[in-house]
Amino acid sequence: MYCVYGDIFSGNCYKIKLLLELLQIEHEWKHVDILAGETHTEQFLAKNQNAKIPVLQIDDSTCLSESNAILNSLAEGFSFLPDHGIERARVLQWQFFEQYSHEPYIAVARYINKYLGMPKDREAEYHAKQVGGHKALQVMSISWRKLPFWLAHHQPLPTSACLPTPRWPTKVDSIFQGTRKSLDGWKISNRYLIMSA
Ligand SMILES: N[C@@H](CCC(=O)N[C@@H](CS)C(=O)NCC(=O)O)C(=O)O
Repeated sequence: MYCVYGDIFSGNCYKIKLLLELLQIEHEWKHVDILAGETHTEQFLAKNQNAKIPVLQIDDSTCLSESNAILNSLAEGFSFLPDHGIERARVLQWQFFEQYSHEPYIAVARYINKYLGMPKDREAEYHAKQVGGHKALQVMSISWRKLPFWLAHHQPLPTSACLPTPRWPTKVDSIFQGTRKSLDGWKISNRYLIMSA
């Protein structure tokens, strides 16, 4: 059985949980306390030398890190991850966007605020993240106006890649809710779709 090392309040980990639940894949979830330095123990470093969660343990000797690599590995063979062409490339497009233009601003600002409680020595860094964060939200908000059509035909791995969002733009939130109602077989509860700021 898969084992995930993570923290459900981290967007990078939450999206793995979301996909596992959507695919109804049995798994064990082991909480890792990043503030207590649990990603820096010898035991954890043997799983991911980069000292970060999430980590998917596949078997005794195989671990996979990097959230989007984990998503793609779990989604292989399911409609969440189209198997070729522009549709697969589109998933990768949003995953790379998430890692380069979204996560370093939005997720890091959220970490400073929510996890660390906005310590004085990181206030300037927090404020410096705002421009990039708002730019990412704007890109998502404008690009995803076309999403209802797209989601009706394919399922939303690219959007789940962008989950570490402090506040969903209303439009994106309502698209998600509407789409979820319109897709058969979505037995997911609201708690998996909503992340707190
Ligand atoms: N690019 C990585 C980023 C992972 C990451 O930044 N994880 C954070 C939690 S969200 C972490 O483990 N931080 C602990 C640390 O840096 O010590 C991914 O997408 O998985």
